[in-house]
Amino acid sequence: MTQRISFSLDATDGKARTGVISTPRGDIRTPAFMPVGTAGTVKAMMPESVRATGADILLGNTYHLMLRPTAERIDRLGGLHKFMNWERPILTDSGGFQVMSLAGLRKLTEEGVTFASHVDGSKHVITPERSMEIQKLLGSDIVMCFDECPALPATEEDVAKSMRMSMRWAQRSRDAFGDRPGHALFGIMQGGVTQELREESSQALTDIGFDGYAVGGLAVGEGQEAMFGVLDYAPDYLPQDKPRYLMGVGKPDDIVGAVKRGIDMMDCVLPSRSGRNGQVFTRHGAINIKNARHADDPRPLDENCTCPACSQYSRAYLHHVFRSHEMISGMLLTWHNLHYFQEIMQGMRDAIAAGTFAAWEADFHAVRAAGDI
Ligand code: PRF
Ligand code: ZN
Repeated sequence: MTQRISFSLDATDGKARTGVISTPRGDIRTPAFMPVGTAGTVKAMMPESVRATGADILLGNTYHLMLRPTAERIDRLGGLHKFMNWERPILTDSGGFQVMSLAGLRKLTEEGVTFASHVDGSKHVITPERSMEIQKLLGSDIVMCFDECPALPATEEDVAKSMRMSMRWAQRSRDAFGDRPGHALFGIMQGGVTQELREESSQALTDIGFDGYAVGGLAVGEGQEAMFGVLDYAPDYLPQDKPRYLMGVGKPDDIVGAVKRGIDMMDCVLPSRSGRNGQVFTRHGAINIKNARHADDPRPLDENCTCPACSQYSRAYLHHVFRSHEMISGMLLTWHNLHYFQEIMQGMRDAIAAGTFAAWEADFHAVRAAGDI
């Protein structure tokens, strides 16, 4: 029989947790950061390079892949892992969030969402059932429920209505997913910044029963303080023994604050997208390599970083290739950023296991506050 996906919680320190999600395609060490491979590639990176940064799992997108090259074609070609040459676990987002942020004309009903493709304007429909079918065709290891993430600003009444529809969609997702040993289905909590709605949503999801639980509907413009406000209570509504995934987060300090509050998994385009835009994250803070002050600087981005960009190139070179629009610029800066994000995750995993998370966090903030970049 195929191995089932399981989660073992190995240590906790305050609310922070460390453990392992075991899958037939390999282990995912938590807290985990998932690089985003939207369209079947982590942009500017070879899969083995992504792995070299320390990633155990990638995120892929139903929305992009259903439009191009289509889920059916990927299935015919042997599934997404083979197609993109990444044999380790893949989590796929379910499509609704991307429809709302990227598609043209769209219409939302109880049945699902109808929209025009951002690629060629063609008309498509995603329902909870179709999202489950697409994620199965892709061969995703961790499948996300089809949900709606209401755009801000929204009234509490609208957020409540939307959340309740997402909970009905969660039940339909669960029914359509069925029982697939070796594959996991995660529910997605909604409810904006209202505690009662977050509690109601968590109750609805745990009543249905999922292999893991995501906190959706955050990092959509409410600000870090409001997001942390929700994370101060929301993870406590979820089962202790299942992974908790905060969707679409975040900056280094968001990630650390989320782990401190009991989050196990995160994903964000930030390290890869900002790498291509010249923004570099380091222990000392963020810098932009296009800034003229780097033009004559022989030092690496971070003297303590062991990534290829830092161990083999100067800031002056990285500045030059960025300004010259050379492809190696996006490659090196993405590599560095992903390496740094994974280093944060490893640091937190080690600190939680050692019971020294508070000291680790204090040091993380102290080094950043000192600036010196
Ligand atoms: N739902 C889904 N994907 C998401 C989100 C959500 O709420 C977010 C919110 N930050 C990012 N990605 N399905
Ligand atoms: Zn580096």
